[in-house]
Amino acid sequence: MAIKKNQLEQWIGHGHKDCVLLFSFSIDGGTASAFHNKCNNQGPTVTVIHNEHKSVYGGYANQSWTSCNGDVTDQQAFLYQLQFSGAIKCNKFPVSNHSWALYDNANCGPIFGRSMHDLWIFCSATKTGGFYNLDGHMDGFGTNYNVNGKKATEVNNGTKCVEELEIVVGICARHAVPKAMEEKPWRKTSQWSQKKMLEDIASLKPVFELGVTDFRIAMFGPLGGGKSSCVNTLLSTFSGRISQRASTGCGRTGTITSYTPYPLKSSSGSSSNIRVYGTPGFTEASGLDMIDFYHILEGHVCDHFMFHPSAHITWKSEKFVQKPTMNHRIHCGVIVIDASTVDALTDENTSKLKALKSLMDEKGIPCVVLLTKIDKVAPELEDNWKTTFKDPKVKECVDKAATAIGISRNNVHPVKNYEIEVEVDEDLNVLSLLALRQIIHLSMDHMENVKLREDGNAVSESAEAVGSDTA
Ligand SMILES: Nc1nc2c(ncn2[C@@H]2O[C@H](COP(=O)(O)OP(=O)(O)OP(=O)(O)O)[C@@H](O)[C@H]2O)c(=O)[nH]1
Ligand SMILES: [Mg+2]
Repeated sequence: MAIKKNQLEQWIGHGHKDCVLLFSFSIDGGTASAFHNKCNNQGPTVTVIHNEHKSVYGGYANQSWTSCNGDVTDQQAFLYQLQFSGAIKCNKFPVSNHSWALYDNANCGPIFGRSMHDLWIFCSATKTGGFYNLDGHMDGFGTNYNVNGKKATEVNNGTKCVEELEIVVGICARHAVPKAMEEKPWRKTSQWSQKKMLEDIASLKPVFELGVTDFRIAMFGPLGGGKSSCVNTLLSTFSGRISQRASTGCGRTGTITSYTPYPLKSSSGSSSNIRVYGTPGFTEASGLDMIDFYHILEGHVCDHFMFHPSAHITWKSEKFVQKPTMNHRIHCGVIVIDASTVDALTDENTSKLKALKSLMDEKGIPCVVLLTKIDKVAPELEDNWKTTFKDPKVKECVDKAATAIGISRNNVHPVKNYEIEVEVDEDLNVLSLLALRQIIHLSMDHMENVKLREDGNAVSESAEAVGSDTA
């Protein structure tokens, strides 16, 4: 069925798109399961409803449907009408409450807007006499979308009887970056779901036998690389709102900073067993040195320790932890680098980073690189962060950072921190969560290795003890 494609293309932006029909009542039937089977994980979609009074209306979702059973943030979603009672009537109703833009429920078709629902179309549409009866409603029309005072009845004629419903893909923003989308990803990601990744991470626990209560992750890196912003992005991802607990934007030496533990907690306050620490930025010639790195990694530096720019950490420092346990130690060191500066990572100015990486290798502590500010390297990604792993410019940065620091490429993670945004974005969260999940996996590997070593020591000590008893 023809839809007013040009008008929709103009509202979505980014030029011409090719349409692919994913789902329709007439071909697939009116069940929620058929809708999710056909439309899940397909990227942006347009839902088009044709009712019995020759009105055409619907909604655009820039985020995929996934059956995640929750709210989906979407800054580009909109509702629209193209025709009313047979007459052309083109109105776009942009989303006003981004975090409640979509409600994705496995038992229902597309739902736009939470609470009363601006447009809840159907859970099950039954066919009678050539028409489909919708069981949804538009009672909350204008709650989460800006409808300019228009009433739902001026869009849907107050009827739930529709001739057809179509869901189209390809008429979408993903064509805004066709090159990136058409290319094969240089890194495969099996799932792109914030909910699933948060669940995965919540299921990971420190090795109990070592008496470790929390994963301790420390961020190191050059001045202004984005360490504090990475901490804030993770805090925001977990809490579901922009958090700015770690102070950012300093980018200079000479300030006293605190070694603050930031536990990652969900919005309900439940803790994740993960504590993230930022450390003061350094240059090749100033700031933290190898002894400082050693003391931090080994757990000699207690929570809320004050880093003084002109003083290094020694065993005489205030609150120096003399005998750190596995619970004080850092379980994964994260080097944070600004992606837009990777070209400057030449041999002369990476010696400290390489030495830090070697120190971690020596101690058996895993190392991960977070490559921040990818928006500066590949601004086109702003339209669709899901294509990050298809972007050749980002890949080039990953390759360069890996070579400069001497780390394998799968331990280099591109991320974009919250910087201009005032609301969280699920795709940005997923980028950070992909990195965090790997950080936690590597921390667990590290703990398993320590445990194996301790078990081995215990076995050889008891063998020695038996040997000396019997001697
Ligand atoms: N565009 C953009 N800016 C970012 C990103 N991450 C951080 N920034 C900005 O970069 C600047 C430095 O970020 P910080 O997080 O303070 O960096 P830092 O490594 O903690 O800095 P120091 O602690 O001073 O070494 C801030 O102005 C941030 O807003 C990003 O992903 N994209
Ligand atoms: Mg900082």
